[in-house]
Amino acid sequence: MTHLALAELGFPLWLRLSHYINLLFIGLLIRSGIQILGAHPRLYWNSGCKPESNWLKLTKRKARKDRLWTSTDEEVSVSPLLALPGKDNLGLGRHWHFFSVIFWILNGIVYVVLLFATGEWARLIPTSWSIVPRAWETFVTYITLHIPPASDFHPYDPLQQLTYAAVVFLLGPFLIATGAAMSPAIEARFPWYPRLFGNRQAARSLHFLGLVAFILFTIVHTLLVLIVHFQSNIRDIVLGSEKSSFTLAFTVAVIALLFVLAVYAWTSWYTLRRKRRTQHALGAIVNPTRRMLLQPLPSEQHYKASDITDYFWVNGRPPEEDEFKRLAQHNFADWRLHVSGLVFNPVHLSLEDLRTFPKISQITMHNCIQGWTGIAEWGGVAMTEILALCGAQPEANYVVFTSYQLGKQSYADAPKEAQARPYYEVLSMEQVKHPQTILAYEMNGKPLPLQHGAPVRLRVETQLGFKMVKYLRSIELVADYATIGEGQGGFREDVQFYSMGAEV
Ligand SMILES: Nc1nc2c(c(=O)[nH]1)N[C@H]1C(S)=C(S)[C@@H](COP(=O)(O)O)O[C@H]1N2
Ligand SMILES: [Mo]
Repeated sequence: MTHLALAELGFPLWLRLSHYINLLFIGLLIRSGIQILGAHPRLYWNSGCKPESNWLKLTKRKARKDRLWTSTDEEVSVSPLLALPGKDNLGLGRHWHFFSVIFWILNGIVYVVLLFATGEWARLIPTSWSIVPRAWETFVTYITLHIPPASDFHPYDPLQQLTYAAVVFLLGPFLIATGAAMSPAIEARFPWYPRLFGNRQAARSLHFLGLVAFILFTIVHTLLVLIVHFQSNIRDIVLGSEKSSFTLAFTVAVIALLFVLAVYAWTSWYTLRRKRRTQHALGAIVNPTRRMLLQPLPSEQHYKASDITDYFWVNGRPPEEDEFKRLAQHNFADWRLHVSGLVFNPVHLSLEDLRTFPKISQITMHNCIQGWTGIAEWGGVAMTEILALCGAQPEANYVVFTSYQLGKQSYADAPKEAQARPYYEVLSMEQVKHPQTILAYEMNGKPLPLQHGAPVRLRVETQLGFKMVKYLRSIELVADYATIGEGQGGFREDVQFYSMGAEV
């Protein structure tokens, strides 16, 4: 297409609308992304996440030596001016991130399809290498503080065209690809995938660097729109043609930007005020999408012994109740796991009983919702064995795993009532029947250490760490979990507004 023909394309309404929708959702994604980063404000290139090995640390907090330091102690509270929703709200920040990403990707698909359907692609995708030296000339023009003449823009100058093409066709997909590499369910089913980026933490670091690149692009892009031929830019961006009225274009732009700012302010304000409501409203879109895309993926992780990391963060402190301490003192010889509820044959199982079942060993990667990982070997008994022993009744849809530990050892900022309730998490029957869903009594070939959940913890390898209850006390099969705790499917769902499904 000639330059003239391209100029005649103008900026159609769909193009201007998708640009605006993109702006709206990118802001929601960046703000909720900052919230998520605040939950573990360190970045690494290795899977073990040893604190000293981080390449970037965004908190000044020092680990206390007088007591067990957990990853929850490192969470930083972020200002609502920066983060969505702000403060200490990882769970709701994630809901916003996944809600926004669905619409951002849909908008991106519509944009790219229309780009190719209308011939507008020819403005973005270079068809000749000569664009590179021409882009360099433009770069030199800008860097020496000159402005290219209006005739250089048809409608973009070569540097602008290359940058836009890179952002749309490289940076955008890169952010999606590195984001997907952080989903425990995707990693569990396709362990080769995070390796494309080095490893899972490298994917997280690259996702962050992609964010930085996007922010830099947005700043330079906005500045140039303001500085270089501002009046025609605003006409093009808002009304699609340089012949339209500047006053009208400018007024619409100001109103549209104020609307975006109002959305950013309202989303934080409303979320902080109505947390449970927001959890459910966003969950209504996010949860079915996640269930459809990720729940069917079973874990196929078989890491090598050499992959085991020499560091493994802890989250949740050991129970301090006398009953548990007495059990621990006697090496858990008196510990019994109570399996009940909708079963034909309720049982009490000792550690010895558990050891009589065939032992499953699996080397897997643990993903904490906050962002850290660790690889370990877990040894224990498959949940399918326990189900076979007790016989699940047909009405049993969910399985509740309850801990000896109380909420206060898990999340010190929880409301009083929740602090006094035991930690628990609910899994669907489908998740429980998965071959890598086990009750682990060994970690890296040794009895499960106290800080990692002695004597027995749950491992469910397609989920985030918070589902894997430590210090296990009982298992109950139920038809529904609405009457348990606050009815959200687990302690952290109840108190921290996490999502009940934890495949991402
Ligand atoms: N009982 C209990 N189980 C728990 C927790 C907890 O606080 N209490 N924390 C969960 C979270 S958020 C994570 S990431 C993992 C951490 O396991 P680790 O301490 O062995 O690393 O345990 C999960 N199981
Ligand atoms: Mo976690």
